[in-house]
Amino acid sequence: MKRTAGTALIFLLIAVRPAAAQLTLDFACIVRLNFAYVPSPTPVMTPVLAATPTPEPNVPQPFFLLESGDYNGNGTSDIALFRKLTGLWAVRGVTRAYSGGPGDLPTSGDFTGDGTTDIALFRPTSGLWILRGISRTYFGQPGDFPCPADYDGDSCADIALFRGMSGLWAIRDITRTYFGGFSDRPVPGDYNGSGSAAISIYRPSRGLWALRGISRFYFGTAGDWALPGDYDGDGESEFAIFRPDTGMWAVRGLTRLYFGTRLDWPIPADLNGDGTAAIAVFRRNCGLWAVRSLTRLYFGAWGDTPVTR
Ligand SMILES: [Ca+2]
Ligand SMILES: [Ca+2]
Ligand SMILES: [Ca+2]
Ligand SMILES: [Ca+2]
Repeated sequence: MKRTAGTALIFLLIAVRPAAAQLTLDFACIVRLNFAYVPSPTPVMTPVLAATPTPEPNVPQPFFLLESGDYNGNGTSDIALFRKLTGLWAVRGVTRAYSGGPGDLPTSGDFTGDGTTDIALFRPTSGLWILRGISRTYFGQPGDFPCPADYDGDSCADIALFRGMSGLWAIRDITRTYFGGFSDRPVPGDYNGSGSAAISIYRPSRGLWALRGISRFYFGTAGDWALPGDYDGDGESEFAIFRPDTGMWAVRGLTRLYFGTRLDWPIPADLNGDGTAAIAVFRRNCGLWAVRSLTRLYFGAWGDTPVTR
């Protein structure tokens, strides 16, 4: 609605002030830029004649989770990516390896408990988990959402999945339970410093966070990415969201700031080893990694999936 009204206004201005065409066009650019960032509840068809550049659509949060991202065990999360076309894993300054391919979902975590993150993948077509150099095992089926985390507090990431159709949580060798349902996203995390991950879901349509047996509340809105992490370094995870429309990061009870754009893949990861999750983004169209107050560098290219946290 607003964009249509804005376009009409622009044409009206051009009609009234033909001499000021350039100024008007400049104004039009500003207006359009602003409008591009106004969240619209219903998509509006833009007339072809208007020749408005189509804004990059918001990219929904991907359907995989990592347990950790310290591939050399030095206490610092590593800048790392997975190139699904070739199965390349590139960990900056650490290693390059090949594991998996198109269709596989990265599920890295420290499955051995030695402090080093292990390269891992889930293959949805067969339910195969590939823990590189450790094991291959079948657990799950097509449509399952792999959600590795340390659910029993033994310092080893556990193979786990969430089945949205039924709300099933299946944690290998530990438990099976039902919590949440269709369209929910698993957000397991140690939110109370217990040393183990709580079974938890985030409902993107309403911004609902629900922690099994602990609490439920609303934080976020449709389109937000759920990005829990330990943003203050006290050993407990905070509830956090990233809003692609505006680049807003909101960490519940802690901070609210702007970093990144709708082109970016937000990554809360301890990239300098100070014990807190840094605010960082991977710009998917050019391979830029921007870490707030720390660094900017290029690693990777369009189509790569960042695999750190
Ligand atoms: Ca590291
Ligand atoms: Ca390990
Ligand atoms: Ca465990
Ligand atoms: Ca914390």
